[in-house]
Amino acid sequence: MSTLERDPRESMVQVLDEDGSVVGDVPDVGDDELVEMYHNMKLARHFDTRAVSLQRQGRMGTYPPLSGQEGAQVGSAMALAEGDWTIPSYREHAANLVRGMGLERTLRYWMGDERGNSPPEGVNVFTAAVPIASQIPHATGMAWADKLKHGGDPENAYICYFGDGATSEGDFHEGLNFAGVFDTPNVFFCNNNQWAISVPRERQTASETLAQKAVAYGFEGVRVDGMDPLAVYSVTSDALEKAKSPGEGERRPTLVEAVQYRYGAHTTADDPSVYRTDEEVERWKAKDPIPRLEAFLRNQGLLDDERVDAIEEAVEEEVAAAIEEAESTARPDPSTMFEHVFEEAPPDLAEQAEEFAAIREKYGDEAFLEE
Ligand SMILES: Cc1ncc(C[n+]2csc(CCOP(=O)(O)OP(=O)(O)O)c2C)c(N)n1
Ligand SMILES: [Mg+2]
Repeated sequence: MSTLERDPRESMVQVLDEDGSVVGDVPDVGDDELVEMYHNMKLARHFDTRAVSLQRQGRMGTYPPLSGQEGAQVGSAMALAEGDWTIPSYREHAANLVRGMGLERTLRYWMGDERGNSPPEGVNVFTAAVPIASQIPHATGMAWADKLKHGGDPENAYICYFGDGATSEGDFHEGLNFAGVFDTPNVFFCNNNQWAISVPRERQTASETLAQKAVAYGFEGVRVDGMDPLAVYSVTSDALEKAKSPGEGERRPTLVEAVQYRYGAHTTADDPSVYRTDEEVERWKAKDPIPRLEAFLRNQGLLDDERVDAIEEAVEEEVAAAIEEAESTARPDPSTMFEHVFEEAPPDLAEQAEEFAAIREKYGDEAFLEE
């Protein structure tokens, strides 16, 4: 049975329980790929810790942490085929990393260098969207274009990530409604991390689950344990396959609700202690995706202390190298803040750019730097 054929109001797909014991169907993933999955999650966790620390030291402007969400991001991204596209929100550093977006680019973006938001040639990752849910209609449009260009038989699938809060936006409704009507090759991947900054999931919608919203758009919705990377891999694989080659009478799109938790603050500008309790955080930390996969891999004989140590060492080196590269890249010229949105600047923006240039000329750049 496909993982998608479940009641989106009730069941939740799980492969590993909280101790890493197998409770569902283990997906067909090779041994090396399983270890790579673990490596990617460890890399994401370490990167996250270092990024928060860089921000605290004044070496980065702001940063949205992802700890707790590695299973959903890595598990889903590893299910994609090379030509598939990722359309991320602002928190998808681990999913983007898996797809070939170097960590140094992510660092540069959050350090204020817009060039960090530009993927390397051949990497199918769309730019990060900060306006909530705005990426959803973009993802539908990209998928629809692929279908139109290829005579109704799209070549690739388009996975779009967004949060629980995004499901309250008009863009969510419009994007999913169009996807259902035009039967586009999309996977709508909702990272339900229980909070939209300080708004809890219960205040977001009266729906029992987020996955059930798919029913209204005429396609499948499925809940998955988002802190179980193997379950996420299975569900995403099934959804991608259906997006590209649906069975008789099946609609291509799927809404995945990955149930999980963000351990840290919404961004480094937020203080979660004012709206949630430590007990709640601890309850979710018991479901941590990393020890879960580690326990499974140790049971399979794919990991032991020595191999875990080697991965930890490699991960530290990879993050240190990314930080070194990001910090040694020359900062962009301040005038570039007016670029990248319009091919040709509209008159009011051109005027602001000119005014800014004149002020720089008159007072010098030092006048703009923080003490
Ligand atoms: C259109 C829009 N409205 C409001 C905001 C401010 N804002 C930034 S993040 C956020 C909460 C988003 O929560 P959710 O969709 O659950 O994603 P999460 O941050 O939890 O990953 C809000 C309201 C925004 N960025 N864009
Ligand atoms: Mg959220």
